[in-house]
Amino acid sequence: MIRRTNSFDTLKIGTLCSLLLAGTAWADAQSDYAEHCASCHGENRLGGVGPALIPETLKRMRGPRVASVIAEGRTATQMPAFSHELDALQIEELAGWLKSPLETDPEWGETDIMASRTLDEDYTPVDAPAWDSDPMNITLAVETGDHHVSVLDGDTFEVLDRFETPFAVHGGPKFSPDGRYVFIMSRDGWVQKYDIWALKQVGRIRAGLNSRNIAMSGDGKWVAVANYLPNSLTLLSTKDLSVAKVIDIKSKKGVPSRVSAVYQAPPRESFVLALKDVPEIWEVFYGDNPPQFGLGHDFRIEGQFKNPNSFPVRKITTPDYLDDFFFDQSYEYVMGASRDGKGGQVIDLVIGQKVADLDLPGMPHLGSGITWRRGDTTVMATPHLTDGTVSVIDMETWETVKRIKTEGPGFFMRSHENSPYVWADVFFGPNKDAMHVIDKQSLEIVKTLRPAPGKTVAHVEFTKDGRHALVSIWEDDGAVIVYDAQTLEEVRRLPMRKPSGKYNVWNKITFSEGTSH
Ligand code: DHE
Repeated sequence: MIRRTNSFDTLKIGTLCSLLLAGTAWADAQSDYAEHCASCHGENRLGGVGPALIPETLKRMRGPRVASVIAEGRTATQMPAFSHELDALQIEELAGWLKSPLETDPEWGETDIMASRTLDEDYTPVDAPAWDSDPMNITLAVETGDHHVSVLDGDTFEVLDRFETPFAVHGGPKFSPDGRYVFIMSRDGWVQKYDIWALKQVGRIRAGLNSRNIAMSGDGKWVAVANYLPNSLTLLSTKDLSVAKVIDIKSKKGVPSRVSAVYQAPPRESFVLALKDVPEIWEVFYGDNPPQFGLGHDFRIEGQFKNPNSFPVRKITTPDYLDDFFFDQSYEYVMGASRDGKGGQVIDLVIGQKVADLDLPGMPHLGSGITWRRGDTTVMATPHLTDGTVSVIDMETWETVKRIKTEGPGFFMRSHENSPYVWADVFFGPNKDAMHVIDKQSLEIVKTLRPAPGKTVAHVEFTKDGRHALVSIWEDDGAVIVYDAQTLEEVRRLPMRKPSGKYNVWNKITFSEGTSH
């Protein structure tokens, strides 16, 4: 499909001149790209040995400017420096062109996806773990500095393995229900399968060209991949990473949409999709029988149950565009953040209707939300990406109980059933080195930790028993700090390359209320 361009008569002369200039510069940039970049990043900019160089990917990458990476190269990758071959203007023009949209929407269907699959020849499944640690207390630490994952023993904090991931992992890795395998996704749409027992990669497949996250089905048979590019959801078999189905995302009215994220809803035997460009929530079913539905106006299902690999779809119209989701523990209610970042809504998945509005100004990051019992009710807390507060919401009345003032906007929160505290980071601004510890009952900050003054300190994960909390110093020469979760004293510091998320097998596969699902 060719993208629409502005018609000639709406262009002002100045705009036309700059477009002509840009046209010349871009022609030069294209030939520089063909000469220097295409062999690694693909003739079509969609990636090869190196990552895709398209705005969808580049916009999301934190770190040095694109022009600096071209000039100086990128440490810990195979990207060399080009400052000896290209002058400053050529580099700027090339960077500008890479940030411009592709001229045509690329296709990436089942055949392309399957052709990208590699299964490791030296991998053979094992009958038992190749180590003595507690398999349920294994914790993975994603190291984005050099694109690796460290496999930690959650009792001794010994590193059992450190394996390479695809470039730029995003979102939480997803474990198989028995905790034996883990699936990891990169922003370029690569999905990696790794066997924790054997400490070996099983294979990889490129399920999308620009992807958001993955979800594991409750029965462990499928991994769903949410894609921006193309507008699709890819369903992979967890067994051999083969494609079960690629679902094109088009609203009830036929409008295409990117998938913001996909979530698992095990009691409903469905995946739930947040859509970026249309006011709908989708449920994609993998079970044989439809779950409980109301008889609302949306009672339309495309596809059939009990039909292998049919994956019927239910499209629910919502009163607003909802981007980022949080589910109650029963998975009946989904809380969605409005795309404009000014609030949210609660949708009841059984009746397919909005049941409440949420008072959540300041771009809540619901994906990081957690719940716990407080008095005789369950509360949910979420950080905000543009506001220095943590909002606490009563999940029976959907009212905000408290806005806890923090030292700046945060990204991630965590707790554990055995911990009296919630840990909430400050990710943005001058206080990004702060980690707040909040009492779950009083909702007061009881301590603010600053283990590495001036450095970004973020994301927490607990060990299986909740005795230790692992915190990232999110820097290239960073570390994972192990805290005693009761005394809040530092116990160990494990050097790591820009560690981001940590994921404990037990907390994840048991759907601990203190962790994201
Ligand atoms: Fe994330 C999870 C969306 C930017 C690191 N992020 C998620 C999830 C969503 C999401 C929907 C939950 C998916 C899951 O785990 O299955 N993230 C977004 C955005 O919309 C946003 C704001 C902008 C964008 O489009 O990228 C965004 N995220 C970032 C970053 O800049 C971060 C800090 C660095 C990075 O690696 O890109 C980042 N996001 C993470 C991490 C998780 C995550 C580490 C998993 C957290 C967890 O504990 O589960």
